[in-house]
Amino acid sequence: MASIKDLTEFVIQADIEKVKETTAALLAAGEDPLKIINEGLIPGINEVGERFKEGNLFVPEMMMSAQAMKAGVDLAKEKIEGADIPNAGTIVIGTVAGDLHDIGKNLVSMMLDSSGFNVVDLGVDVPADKFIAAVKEHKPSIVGLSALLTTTMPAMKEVIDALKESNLRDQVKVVIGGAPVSQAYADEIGADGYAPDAALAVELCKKIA
Ligand code: B1M
Repeated sequence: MASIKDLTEFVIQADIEKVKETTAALLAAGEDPLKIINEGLIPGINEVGERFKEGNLFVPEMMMSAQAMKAGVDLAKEKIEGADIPNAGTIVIGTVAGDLHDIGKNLVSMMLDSSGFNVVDLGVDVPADKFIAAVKEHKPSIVGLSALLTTTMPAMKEVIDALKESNLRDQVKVVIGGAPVSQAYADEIGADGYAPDAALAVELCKKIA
């Protein structure tokens, strides 16, 4: 049977069928779905990012690898969900304006959901006014912002500014994350917290909700 390490290679090769087949086989053999994601699928997409940066791979290949990764995550997700967990509060989450990356944000959403949060996921390329409308409608305790591009990080501050302008800032905590984001950036823009990965995002949200 193919291993977790093989999954990494199948994501790099953008082989959706092999990713699905291997993920399903590993899950059927009782492998931990989070281990499959963290040690099999994520290293694959990270390697793809490295090759893209070096100019050895291009956007269409990166897109196909992302689809392969998503196919694996979707299967693993089915095993993580479904537990009967008490409600931990509502969180509105989205990838900020101009940014189409959603694999990491979806992982964070999924982990929050399976930890008992009511997650309102606004998707990608979400402008500040859409976050404001969602805060008014759903009254969350937390707004989660994801950004993967250095060029879209300022859109996180725009959401915080819009919350202030709408007199909503003191009603919600703002948590940010994404590969280029840091605790220093969270401090700089006045966010309430930063998490480097999905598991720590859950820990942080539980602490501040
Ligand atoms: Co994009 N891309 N991409 N891309 N892409 C990066 C981000 C890049 C670093 C690649 C590189 O150069 N090495 C680079 C950004 C450079 C920069 O700004 N510094 C880049 C670029 C340049 C681009 C384009 C501009 C390329 C182009 O068109 N010329 C373009 C931009 C499109 C746009 O958004 N407007 C683009 C497009 C794409 C695809 C569409 C092909 C695809 C995205 C598909 C999708 O998401 N549906 C894609 C991909 C796949 C990547 C890489 C390879 C992988 C991203 C990913 O999914 N990682 C990426 C390189 C890399 O990061 N290694 C890259 C796996 C994921 C699990 O990790 O998203 O970091 P991550 O999420 C983590 C944590 O960050 C954290 O938890 C998650 C789970 O542990 N986290 C949070 C995330 N959000 C959080 C929120 C929280 C808390 C924690 O609280 C709310």
